[in-house]
Amino acid sequence: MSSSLKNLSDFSHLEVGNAKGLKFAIVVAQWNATITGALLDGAVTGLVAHGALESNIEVVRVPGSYELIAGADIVLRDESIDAVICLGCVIQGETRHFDFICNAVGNGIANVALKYNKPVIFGVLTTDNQEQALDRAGGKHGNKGEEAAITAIQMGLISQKY
Ligand code: RBF
Repeated sequence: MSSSLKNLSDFSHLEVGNAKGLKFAIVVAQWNATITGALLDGAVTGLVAHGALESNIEVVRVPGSYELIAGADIVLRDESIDAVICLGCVIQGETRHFDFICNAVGNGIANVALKYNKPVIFGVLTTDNQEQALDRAGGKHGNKGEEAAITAIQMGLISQKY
């Protein structure tokens, strides 16, 4: 698997841009809170490292990943927000909930982005187990929250320009 070969959060090849003039909302699910808390830390660190002001980062906690859709929709009522980062962690269980939640969140977030014409970033881990999630929440494969922050900055700057 390609992800076993690299740290997924190596952004050295990307032009990120400065986030100082952008306002962000981070919507974070409380299911698998240890993981999503680490994703949140990574996202805030990533935004601030690229110039975002902490006062321009709003954090909204929702119950589970399924609620990220409504959470993103609600925060975008605030027209001053330039980009939304959705953070969650869905871990495969014994039933088919995993598939339903992952599909709904992926499609739902895309729909919200198109509804408001604003970037809504998919920072949801969808893993077979807790270990894979930890590896991507500050472990050996980096921090997917930080990666989502970089994407939010890039897309926020594009959105601001056009
Ligand atoms: N939410 C997550 O963010 N991650 C999960 O792994 C997760 N697993 C769930 C498994 C089951 C069987 C159920 C019923 C819910 C799960 N949820 C999970 C919560 C879901 O995102 C949502 O909060 C609830 O279904 C209420 O709408």
